[in-house]
Amino acid sequence: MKSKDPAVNRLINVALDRGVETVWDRLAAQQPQCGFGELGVCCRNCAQGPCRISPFGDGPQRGVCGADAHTIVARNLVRAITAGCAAHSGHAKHLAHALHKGLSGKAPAYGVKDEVKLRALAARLGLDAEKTADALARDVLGIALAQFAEGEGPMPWATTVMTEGRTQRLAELGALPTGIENTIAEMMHRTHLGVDADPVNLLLGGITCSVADMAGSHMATDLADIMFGTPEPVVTEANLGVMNENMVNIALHGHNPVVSDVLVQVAREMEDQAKEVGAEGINLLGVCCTGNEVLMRHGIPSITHSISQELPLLTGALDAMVVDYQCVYPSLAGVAQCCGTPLITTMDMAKIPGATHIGVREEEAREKAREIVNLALEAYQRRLGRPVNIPQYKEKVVAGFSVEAVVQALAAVNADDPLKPLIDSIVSGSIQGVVLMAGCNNVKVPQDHNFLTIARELVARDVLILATGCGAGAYARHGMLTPEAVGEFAGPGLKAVLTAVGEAAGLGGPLPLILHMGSCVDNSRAVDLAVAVANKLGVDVDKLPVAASAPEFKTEKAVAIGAYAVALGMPVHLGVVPPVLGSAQVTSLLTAGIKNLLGGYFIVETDPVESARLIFEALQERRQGLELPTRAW
Ligand code: SF4
Ligand code: MSK
Repeated sequence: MKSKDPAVNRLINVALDRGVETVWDRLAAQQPQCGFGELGVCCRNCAQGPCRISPFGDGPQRGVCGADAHTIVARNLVRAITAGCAAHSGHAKHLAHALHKGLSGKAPAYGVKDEVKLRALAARLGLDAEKTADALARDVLGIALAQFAEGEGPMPWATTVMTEGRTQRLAELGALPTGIENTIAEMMHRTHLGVDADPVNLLLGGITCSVADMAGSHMATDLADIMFGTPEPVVTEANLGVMNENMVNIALHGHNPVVSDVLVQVAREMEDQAKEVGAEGINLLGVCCTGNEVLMRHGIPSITHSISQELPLLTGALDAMVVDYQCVYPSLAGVAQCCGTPLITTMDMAKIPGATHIGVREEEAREKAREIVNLALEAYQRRLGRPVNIPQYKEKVVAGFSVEAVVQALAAVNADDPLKPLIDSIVSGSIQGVVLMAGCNNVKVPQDHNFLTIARELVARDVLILATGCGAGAYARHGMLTPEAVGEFAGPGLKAVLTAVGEAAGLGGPLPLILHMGSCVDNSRAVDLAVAVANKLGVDVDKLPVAASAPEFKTEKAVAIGAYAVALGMPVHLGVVPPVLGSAQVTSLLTAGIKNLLGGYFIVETDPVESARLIFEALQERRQGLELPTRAW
C-alpha cells in the first residue's frame, strides 16, 4: 500500500500505465538504502572522508580525524536542525522584506491588513502602540530584522512567546539564542572538522538553534497574519476531486504566502479573461504549506500534499503548477513536461531545470502574478478537447483555527475568561490532553496511515488534536476536519466539549474533530495556545498534558520543529526513526536524558497504535503530576 488516499492510489496507477516515474519508484530504485546513513554514522564534513563508523564494532570506530560515532551522529543531527532553522527563518525574512518594501511604497501589493494583530504583536514586543499602523509596523520590522543578527541579549521573538520559567531554564542551560543567523553560523562552525566534539555540548547547541527556529517560525506566522490577515474559521474542500475540468486549474505549491496571496487576489480579478477563453473561471488549488496558507486565509481548496505532489499533473487538467520554495520536488519538471503543464518557479533562489522561471520580485508582484495566470490561460486553451482524469474524491474541510479563532470560539462559552472552558475540560478529564499532529508525509510510510491511525486512537480516548502542515492535509483529505467526524470518531468527553463550544459559537453543531492551525511555521500557533494555558495555570509547559507527534516526518525543518517542541518541554513522538541509532549515547540523551534538563523528550515508535498508546501514557504522566484524574489506555 502506497497511500491511504484513494485518489492518490488512482493516479499512482495512471503513472504506472503511462510509464511516468514517481517518488515511490525512486524509493524502490534506491533500495537498499545506506545502513550507515540510516544510523547517522557517516561523515563527509572534510575531504579526508567520507568516513563511516562500524555499528557492530567489527570495523573502524573513529573517522580519520578521530571523531567517534557519538560526535558524528550529534553533528549530523544538529546540522539538520540548523538547516531547518535556516529555512523557516528565511521564510520569515522574506515576509519582513516584502512588508518593508510595501511600507516604503516600493511594493504596493504588500501592507498592513490586520491592524489588530499588528498592535497585539507591538504590545508583546513592548512598543508604543499609540502610533499609526504603518509607523508601528516599521518599528515592528526594525525589531524583526534585528532578530537575524547577534543581539545583546536573548531574542525577544523567543523570550516573549515562552513562559517565564522556560526562559529561565533555557538561560541556565545557555540555550537562549541571541540572534537567528548568528546561531545558524555558530552551529555550522561548531560542526566543522575539529571544533565541537562533545555530543552533549553539540546537542545543547542544537537545542539553542531550535529555539531560534521557533522564533523564526513565530515571526513568519506573525508577519503573514499582519500582511494577509489572521485566519478565521472557513469552510472549503480537499482532495483531487476539487479540480474542475471546465476551469483554469492553477496549483500553488511551496510554503510562503508572499507570492501565493497576491496570486489569489489577481486570479480573482482575472475571472473575466478566463471566461473569454471559454473557461468557467479560475480554480486555485493548494499543495503542501503554500496550500495551507491560502486555505486558512481564503478557503482555497487543497488538492494533495507532500509525497503525492507529482500526481495532480497526471490528471491532465492542471493548467499551471506555481511553486515558491521548500518541499518542492525537482521531479515535478519531468512530470509536468510529460503532461504538457507549465511548471512555474517564482523564486530566484529556487529554480528547477526544465521549469519556466518567472522570478517574482515584490516590487512587481501583481504584474508577475498576472503573467503567471496568463500562462495558465494559454495552457487551458491548449488542453481543451484532451481527455482528463480527475479522481472524484473530495471531502469537506472546516479550517482556519488560529489561536485568535480558538479563543473567540471559547469566548462564546465564557466571555470573561475564554481559556477557562478548555482548562476546566482538561482538569475534569473530558479532555485528556492536547496533541499537535504535525509534519510531512514520508514515502517510507504508506501515506497518511500513521496520521490517521494515531488520531483515531487518541480522539476515541478524548484527546483534543491540533494539526498543521501536511498532517493537517492528511486529515483534510480524509474528512477528519469536519464536525461530522466528531460523531464518528470522538470519545464522549471530547464530543461533549467540541459540541458545547461549537454550539455556543453559533456553528449549529460541534467544532471539527481536529483543529487545522495552518502551515508548518504555524506550529507557533500551537505553542501560543500551550503557553497561554501554562501561564494561566501558573506552571510551565513541561507540566501540561500536551504532546506533539510527527508520525511521517521527512524534512530537516521537521527535525528543527521537533527539537523546539522538546526545548519547550513537550514529549515529541517521531513515527520515522531519525538517523541517530548509531550512537547509543545520543539516542539515550534524546529519549531520556534530555527529559531531566528540559522536561521534553523524544518518543520514537513506528507502529501507529503503539505510538498512540505511548503518547497517551505521556499525557497521563503529566496528568498524574498535576494530580488530575488519570485513565488507563
Ligand atoms: Fe572523516 Fe573527521 Fe573529516 Fe568527518 S570530519 S569526514 S570524520 S575526517
Ligand atoms: S510542507 S515541511 S512536507 S509538512 Fe510544510 Fe509538508 Fe513537511 Fe513540507
